[in-house]
Amino acid sequence: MLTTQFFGSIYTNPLMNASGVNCFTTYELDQLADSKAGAFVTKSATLQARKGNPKPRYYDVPLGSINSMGLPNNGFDYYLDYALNYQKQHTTALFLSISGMSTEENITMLHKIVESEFNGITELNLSCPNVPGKPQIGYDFPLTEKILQEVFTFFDKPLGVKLPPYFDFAHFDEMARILNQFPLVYVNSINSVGNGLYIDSNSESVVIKPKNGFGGIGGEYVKPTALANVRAFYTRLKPEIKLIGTGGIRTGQDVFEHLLCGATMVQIGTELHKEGPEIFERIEKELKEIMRQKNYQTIDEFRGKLKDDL
Ligand code: RRO
Repeated sequence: MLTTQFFGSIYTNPLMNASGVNCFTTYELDQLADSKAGAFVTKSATLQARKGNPKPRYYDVPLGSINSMGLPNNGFDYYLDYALNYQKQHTTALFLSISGMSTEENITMLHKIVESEFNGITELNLSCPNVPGKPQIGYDFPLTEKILQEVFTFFDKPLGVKLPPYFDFAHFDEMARILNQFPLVYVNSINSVGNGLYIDSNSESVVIKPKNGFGGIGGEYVKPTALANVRAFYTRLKPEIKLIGTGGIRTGQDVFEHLLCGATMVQIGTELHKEGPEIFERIEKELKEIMRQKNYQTIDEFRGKLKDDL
């Protein structure tokens, strides 16, 4: 009932983790492999392992989360090795996320992927909001275009991009124009809403240490922004480029809404961090129940079919 076709493969359901959550170590990745998620993705990697920003750097709040992790990860080879081992023994799809500290670093990692036996999908993260002194690439439109031009001179494996949220129609239009020039498999919207500030009235203090408390906001706060980005790109991108919807998913109903806006797959970050990998079983059940009540047999019957002309 929830089976989802994505880039020629069939997944048991459209649910994934969002990169960054529960995917740092092989232990956490194995937990996702053993969960009900239809596919999963590794923590965004840099060429060298990184410790990331000082702690506390992730904080759960009632309506979501704030983080300034600063790209801690075990290094590109760690995740590529995991993926190569994993794909020998499993069929559940594993995506490899990369987020180089420079264009050259991204190009180097993408060359390593081309030269490897990796047969899955690569996610190029253009939207890390938390490395001091490194603006989000996705907010620099000419740079985004230049990077994708360079990537597609040699990268011949399936590639998707993770984007930051946009808030203006001019930006949806311009980013869609750029993305439509390339043979991308998917666009993943959205990363966290960059540089929010959560404060605690009692202690009269910020709650995370890096960047004087500023960090990326996720969870319930960001759902309308996530749905807007999914919808805006679904209605602007060529049909070969699928949407992955990320942002504010806590329930089966939230997944239903992302699918209705046009997402093919959906990813869960903040709520996965709060509940752990058992969340996928709950959400799968809730989504099935909504479809049963609405008399939908398959997701294809309603995907993208939001009534948006009242
Ligand atoms: O590691 C992080 O601080 C981080 C990354 Br790379 C990202 O893409 N999104 C986010 O909220 N945090």
